[in-house]
Amino acid sequence: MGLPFSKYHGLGNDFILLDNRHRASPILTPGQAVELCDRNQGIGADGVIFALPGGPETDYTMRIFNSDGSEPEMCGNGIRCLAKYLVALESDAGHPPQAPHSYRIHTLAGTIVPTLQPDGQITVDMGEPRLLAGEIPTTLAPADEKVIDMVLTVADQPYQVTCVSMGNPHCVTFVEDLTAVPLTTIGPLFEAHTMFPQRINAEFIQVVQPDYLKMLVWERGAGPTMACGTGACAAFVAAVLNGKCCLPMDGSNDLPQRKATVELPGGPLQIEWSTINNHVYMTGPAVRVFSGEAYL
Ligand code: ZDP
Repeated sequence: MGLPFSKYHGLGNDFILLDNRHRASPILTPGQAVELCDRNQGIGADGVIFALPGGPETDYTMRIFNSDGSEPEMCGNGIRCLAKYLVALESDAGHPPQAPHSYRIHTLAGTIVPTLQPDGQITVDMGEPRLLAGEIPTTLAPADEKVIDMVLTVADQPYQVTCVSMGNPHCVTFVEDLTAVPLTTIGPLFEAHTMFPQRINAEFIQVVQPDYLKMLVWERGAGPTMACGTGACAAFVAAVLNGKCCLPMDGSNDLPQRKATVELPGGPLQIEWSTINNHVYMTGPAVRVFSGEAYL
């Protein structure tokens, strides 16, 4: 008997989902996760996600290993996949939840709440962005200061960067033309830059309209992925902080709602940064592709 798994993706950011509800620690080692993520000799994925038991105030716990075996605090596309996976597990057990249904998920970035929408999309309350250098973490500024539009030198080139933590660390750079970004050359240099002691996810953003951004991402521990949910949230927060999004309409002093579409290589995510509670909300799809048994 092999290891039962399901394969999901959110806009092409793909994950192996494992039923870990019977144990409080992951049923695989990081090394085994690396093997399963291998696209030639394994199942192939950007990461492995474990559905573990919850705590006193949560329904479940999510843990994730990147395809290099490192463990991030949070995963935006992954938690949408987890929500769909939990629906499937509960439905198999004869208890299908009815939309709109929310799960309270314990993560290393705190409690995150995905809600299933009647149309099949999932909206995730991602909590508040963290902006202080010490929270990212980065040494680009003193620990209690924000890093907004500061110079980061990569391969002798200056980049104007803004840093945002969505539980996991992100460095956002705005560019005129996304097609001119040498992602596979500079991505690894951002990721391993000495200014980021926990490494970094690097997003490159072209602002097409104040409510429409295009994004390329180099992910910590996974490389160039088709989408990154936490990265799309961080990019929108950075765009607002830099005055690139949600400007007053012509002739009006009213600020529009802080919402935008972030277009990733794998498709669009809807992002809102609430002016009421400071939480970031992400809406997008998650799809089961297949289930099977893995032999380790
Ligand atoms: O922070 C990290 O190490 C990321 N590689 C984690 C994965 C982020 C993800 N792509 C997302 O959608 O937020 C899953």
